[in-house]
Amino acid sequence: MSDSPSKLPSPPPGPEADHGGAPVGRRVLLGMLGLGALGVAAGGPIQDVVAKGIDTVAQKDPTGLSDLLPGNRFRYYTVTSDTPEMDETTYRLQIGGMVDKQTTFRLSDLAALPQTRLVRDVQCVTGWRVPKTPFAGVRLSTLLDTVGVSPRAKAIRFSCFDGAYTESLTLEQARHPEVLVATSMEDKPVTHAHGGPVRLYVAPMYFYKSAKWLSGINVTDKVIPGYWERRGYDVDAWVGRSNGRDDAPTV
Ligand SMILES: Nc1nc2c(c(=O)[nH]1)N[C@H]1C(S)=C(S)[C@@H](COP(=O)(O)O)O[C@H]1N2
Ligand SMILES: [Mo]
Repeated sequence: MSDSPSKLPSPPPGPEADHGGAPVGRRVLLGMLGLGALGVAAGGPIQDVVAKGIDTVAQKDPTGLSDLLPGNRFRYYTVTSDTPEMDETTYRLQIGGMVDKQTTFRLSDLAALPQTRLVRDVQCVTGWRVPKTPFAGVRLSTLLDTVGVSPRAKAIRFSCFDGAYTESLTLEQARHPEVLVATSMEDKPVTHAHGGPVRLYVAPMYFYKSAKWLSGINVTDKVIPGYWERRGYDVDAWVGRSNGRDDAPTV
């Protein structure tokens, strides 16, 4: 399959970029200020700066404001504000529902399991994309095998310690080898802003599937649509497929 998605699922009215947590509001504002400043510095309209690609500009930008710009850079998305910070002592991941042993994992428990590192392109449904981004952590399938999944189970419900965001995958999607419970992003521990210390990373799907601040993995008998899915996004979010299916070719 091609790396570049041919068709983006159309976002619902009031796309994610417009939603209103306080940090997002501030960042969008800062991003606009930075964009304006760079537009002036480059002596061209804002669109030119974006079209040329922010990468080059970003490397030279001493203000750091270009971290907030669209282009081949990350943007921070959150539907909440004031998400608590968790660390080695406070972080817990609970896996429960239709499992043999409900289990709580600390960061050290996750670190003790086999680690997988992937370098793939990140693609947000609103259009921005970050090529070749390393993520590492434990395969979700490994965790599911560790706790033992009921033969009647069909899906996974993910919850987050921001208290608001949720996500879902079918069990078959969840067992895809490129679905990680990630503790590392860009070869560093996942930062708080990016959903650390632990976020989900669903490499073959749009980035909204990659729940930040992951706190719960609940095995269920049916798909329960997640936060953006209740607002119109597809549950099947394979990048590059107009209607993803579980039997879609992988990677
Ligand atoms: N808990 C939580 N996870 C989330 C989101 C969110 O708002 N809250 N946004 C999703 C969306 S739409 C995207 S594009 C990515 C953004 O990840 P980033 O902030 O690390 O760039 O996180 C996804 N996971
Ligand atoms: Mo997104």
